[in-house]
Amino acid sequence: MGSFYITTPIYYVNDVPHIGHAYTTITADAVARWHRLLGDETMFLTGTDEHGLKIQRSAEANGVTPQEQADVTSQRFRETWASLDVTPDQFIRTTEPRHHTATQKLLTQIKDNGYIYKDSYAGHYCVGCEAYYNEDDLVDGNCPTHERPVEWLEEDNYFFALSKMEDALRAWLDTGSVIPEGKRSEALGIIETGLEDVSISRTSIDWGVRVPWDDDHVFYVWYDALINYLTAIGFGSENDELQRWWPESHHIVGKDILRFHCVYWPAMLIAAGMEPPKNVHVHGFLLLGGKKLSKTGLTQIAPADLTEEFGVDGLRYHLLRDVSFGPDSDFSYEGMISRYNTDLANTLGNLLSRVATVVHKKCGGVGTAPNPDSPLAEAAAESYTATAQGWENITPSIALEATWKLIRQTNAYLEQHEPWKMEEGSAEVHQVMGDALEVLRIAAVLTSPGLTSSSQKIWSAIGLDGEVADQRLPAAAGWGGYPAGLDVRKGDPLFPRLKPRE
Ligand code: ME8
Repeated sequence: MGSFYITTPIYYVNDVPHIGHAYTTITADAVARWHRLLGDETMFLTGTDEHGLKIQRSAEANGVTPQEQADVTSQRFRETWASLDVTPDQFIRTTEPRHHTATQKLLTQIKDNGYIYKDSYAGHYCVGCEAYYNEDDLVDGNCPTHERPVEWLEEDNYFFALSKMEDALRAWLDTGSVIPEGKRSEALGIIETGLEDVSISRTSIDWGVRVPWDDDHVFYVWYDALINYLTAIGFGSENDELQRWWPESHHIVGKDILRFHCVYWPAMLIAAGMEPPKNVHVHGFLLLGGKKLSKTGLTQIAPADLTEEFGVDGLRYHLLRDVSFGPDSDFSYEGMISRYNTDLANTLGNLLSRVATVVHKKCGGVGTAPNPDSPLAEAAAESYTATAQGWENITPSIALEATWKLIRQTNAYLEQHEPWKMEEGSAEVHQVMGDALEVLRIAAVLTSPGLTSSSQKIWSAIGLDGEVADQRLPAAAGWGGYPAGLDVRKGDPLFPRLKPRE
């Protein structure tokens, strides 16, 4: 038992939640649920990133104030997560006063340590983009996006001395803090090309956190956003709980924001005299027809479009099982149907319905305790070890595969012994059913981080009281926990088979 702190990126409120966001958030949710099963003190944080030009612009386009835009969209994220059984311990919004306080405190600390200075920035500026361009980016002297002439602009900016942080960052990366290895090399590669100081403030916009020592400036959105991870655990407030959570901090992020989380963020913390995060876990992108979902079908694929057909657990299982953590992964409707039918309908759902049917036909509807020497006892122990390792490493697909191996072995055990052909009430049939019921009990616990409601249905169907999520590991995975004498319920199929839609 210990502490465990897990975060998702905080999502921009210019857009509504899509399944790329759902992938990251469900992963973090399931991992947090696993740690709660272990009895760890767990803090799972998600939220919304509400400042910056992008939000200001999208509010203007919608004819609302940035605050109104943020309020409405932030709520959409909150509701979407609730509808997907995502249960964060905190939902942070960067417009909260506590976050302004934390941001100002951290950046003041960095400045006091000598890593922030003011300089004028000169460059080709496109007002349309509100961004500077290098000479090389221009097309015939024009902005590449707006195809209009750029202006030569000079602006006073505050800079963060990132160039001074190279050695410290290398040392942090050497501790294996970025996972998987390929992403760690990518972060090292960024440092090897040489780090330049970065501009962290703007005078051209005011939708942001004000620079506390200079009223004309607000911090550039990324330099407030990253600090949300500290705000949530009380940095800058009277309830500072950094000691409790920060040493066990795990950020889950997509590869698009690797540079910010694996270079800028640890550098800011080191410059402030603080510890960088323990681990940054970087995942790849869901691709649709070979293109990033968020560039193509982003708004076409809202999580609700899929839960209607697959159920919440069907979507959660698919994202956790089919998209390995790290590489990019193709997302397809056909793949979802096939994974659902194979693993959920034909394997887990089938095990439950077979067992319930035989217990009703041959054992009077009452369960038996497992045989201590069952060959499945060893399979269950192996499955637990591998499942636990998979969740510990934040590789849900590996964890789930290890759990499903046990479920498949149990189906094979039933096919081998054919309890449906055994004599009603015989010692033999009771023994086989006791073993299978015990696997269902263990499977309910092990699948509960992913299959939030189906795991509870299994738990209740085999006659157990209470909440599966209240069980504690490793004890709850030990062989022999299923008691004799419980009423086993025969219900509707847990996962009805699906036919692909036209
Ligand atoms: O970047 N596949 O917010 P954002 C998988 N506000 N994951 C995807 C995805 C895809 N196709 N598309 C998006 C921001 N994601 C900043 C973060 S953190 C201090 C600030 C997920 O709304 C993935 O986790 O653009 C990615 O990193 C995140 O959404 C970006 O969300």
